[in-house]
Amino acid sequence: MSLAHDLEALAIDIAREAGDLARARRDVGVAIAATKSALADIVTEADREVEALIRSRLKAARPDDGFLGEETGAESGVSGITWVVDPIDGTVNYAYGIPTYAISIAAVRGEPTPESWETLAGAVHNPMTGEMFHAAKDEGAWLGDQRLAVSTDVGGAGALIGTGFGYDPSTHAGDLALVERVMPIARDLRRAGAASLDLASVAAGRLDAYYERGLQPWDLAAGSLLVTEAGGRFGRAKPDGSRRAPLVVAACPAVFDELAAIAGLA
Ligand code: LIP
Repeated sequence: MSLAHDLEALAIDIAREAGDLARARRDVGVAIAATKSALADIVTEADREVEALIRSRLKAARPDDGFLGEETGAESGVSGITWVVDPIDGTVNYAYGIPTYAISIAAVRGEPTPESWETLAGAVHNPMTGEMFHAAKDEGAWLGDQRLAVSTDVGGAGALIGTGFGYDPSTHAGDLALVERVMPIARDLRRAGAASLDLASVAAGRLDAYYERGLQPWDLAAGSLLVTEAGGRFGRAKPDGSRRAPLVVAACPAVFDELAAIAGLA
């Protein structure tokens, strides 16, 4: 078996155990532990507990690897592999009891930044549906044992496009202006609230495309591999060199270029 396959299997096992913990904590009630970048950017005690579980399982299995997690930050390793983890992606959904959140675990090789890394494996697990999206580099994207493929063509009504809005209210005017520019190519928009599941939906053909500005590395590390291994395209850049956060575009080939151009990705 390839290294990527072994890393994928480990990500799946740990994501499933972490999902059981997240769901158990949700069932007994969620405590907001703090706010982070903005009032709307919350972290729950479960986020912290789930990340601690994931981190300990990874350290036990692969002690020489690095780690980059949403809640506990970065730790360098010596193996060249870094685990990029969002313990509960869709935290606001989780806090409100909306069953759309995911454990996102990815293994990357090289410098642990989206600009530099090579993603080798990833798992995105929704504990509420039981869905386990997973991929290993050059070995396809899967939902359980079902091979995934992005949508092949978009009907005359336009593309079904997912998006999201950042926690910082000062970014919303720009986001809404982009919505206005995107709508002419869209049949409709969807705003699920968990980037990793939005990316998994593109990989599964449930969305024709997804875009969002301001995602963190852990939001996109696993989902971006799902998209490319399912035949889709993934881009991340600062539109026209703007000072604002980078914008992500993920889409089936039929939509990617047009959406990327509208979004200002070079
Ligand atoms: C969330 C993303 C979502 C985005 C939110 C937030 P978190 O990640 O999954 O797509 O719109 O602003 O970034 O904070 O729940 O891990």
